[in-house]
Amino acid sequence: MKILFINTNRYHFPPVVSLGIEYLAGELSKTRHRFEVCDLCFSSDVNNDIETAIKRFDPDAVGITLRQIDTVLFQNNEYFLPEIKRIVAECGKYGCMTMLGGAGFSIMPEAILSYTNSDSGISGPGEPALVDILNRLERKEKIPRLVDGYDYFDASEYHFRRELLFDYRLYAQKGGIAGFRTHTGCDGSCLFCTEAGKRMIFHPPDLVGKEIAMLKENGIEQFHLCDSEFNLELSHAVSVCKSIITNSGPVNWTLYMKPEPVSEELFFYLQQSGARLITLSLNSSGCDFGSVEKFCCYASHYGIKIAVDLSTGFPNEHQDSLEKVIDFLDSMEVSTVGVNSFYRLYPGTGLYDLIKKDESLHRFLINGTHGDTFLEPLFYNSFTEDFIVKAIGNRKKFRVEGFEKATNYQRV
Ligand code: B12
Repeated sequence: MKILFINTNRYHFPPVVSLGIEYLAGELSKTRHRFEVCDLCFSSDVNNDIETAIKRFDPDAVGITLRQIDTVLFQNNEYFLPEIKRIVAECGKYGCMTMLGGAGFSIMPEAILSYTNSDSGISGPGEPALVDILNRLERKEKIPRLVDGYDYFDASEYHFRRELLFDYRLYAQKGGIAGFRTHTGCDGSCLFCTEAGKRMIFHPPDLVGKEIAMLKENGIEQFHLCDSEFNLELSHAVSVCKSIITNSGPVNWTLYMKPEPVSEELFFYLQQSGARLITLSLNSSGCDFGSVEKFCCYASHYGIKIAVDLSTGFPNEHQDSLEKVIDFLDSMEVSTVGVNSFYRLYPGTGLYDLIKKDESLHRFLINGTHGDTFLEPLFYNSFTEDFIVKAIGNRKKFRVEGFEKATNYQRV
């Protein structure tokens, strides 16, 4: 079977290669199915590019990746679903069967399928599921409208393979850097997060190092980790660093981490593997100062910079907690702290359930009525911008998140 992947992500702050498509293509390269990519990221005529790609390749299915529903920035929000709906309709004009997938799609797959009128979709990591669906299409079997990609993995480790398909130089010129993944899922329990509690499937560390070496041989020099958080499984994280050192030698890379679990050994190997910047995700409510202090000391000792993403104003949180965290972080060696008090609400998260049950919190909801789907961004905000600006005072490394369209590796 032939599948045309369409990368619909046209947001440029910074531009991001679709890593998902590269892993899906890697999986298909283990089979007889064929693929091509239509990258709309820098397209000046989306409809024309779709038409050209479909006419040239004549696919049996079109796989449309939906990386994000919106930018999650309250002050500067961009909502992408209307454009995705147009792209699905455009592909439909050529009689193509459409299939959706991607990080954004997986947040609310049923609602997005209905909204976009796509024929089908795969939520979660799509590698084995996509092969199965294409096999079934080949046998002319009826396929389900929606499948959960996680159901197709039967072990906690999987041999993912990747194909390099994008023009990385073009992305690099506009500030984009290459991604790589060491596992899918997250065992965290952050109530506001759509990734919390998703099953973890690990890439064998040896393959991660080999993948980085392959990227380096292709002239790629800067990398961004695409795990939810790197240190979910300490021994796996250490092994990944060692494998990078052995297979490719140190590379310039940036990663997301949470305060725990960590060890001095991990920071030693992070440094040896070339890690230069960590985005540390913190919540002012219930912040464990001891573990954050330990984290900052290790990072500083090994010369790795830290950018903090600080969420604040959780339901029933006292304003004191933000002031205390700001004072504390001011005394730590961190390069920048973005303070965000707008929680994007998604059905299915603990935060959504909490707010739904407690009517006294409804006055903090912003963005009108959303019917039953909640596709259009709805935010919860109880700490005002004025309060946050006052709490920050004249401390230079702190900033109110949401105004600037940029990411931490561009700031530090
Ligand atoms: C790493 C990351 C970043 C890095 C990317 C670095 C890089 N060079 O790649 C940086 C920091 C740049 C970044 C920026 C942003 N990000 Co970001 N990012 C992530 C993160 C953690 C991983 C994404 C990723 O690459 N995963 C690895 C790949 C392999 O997985 P995948 O793309 O999901 O693909 C798999 C499946 O989805 C599926 N699949 C994918 N496509 C398709 C297609 C078909 C047809 C099928 C069948 C299956 C399928 O199979 C794939 C293989 O397993 C996700 C959260 C998460 N854990 O998913 C957030 C996430 C995608 N980001 C998000 C956001 C909001 C942003 C920003 C808008 C933030 C901002 N305001 O600036 C920007 C947007 C930048 C842009 N141009 O798009 C949100 C989107 C939320 C939403 N409402 O939709 C997420 C979900 C985080 C969150 N929970 O809020 N991000």
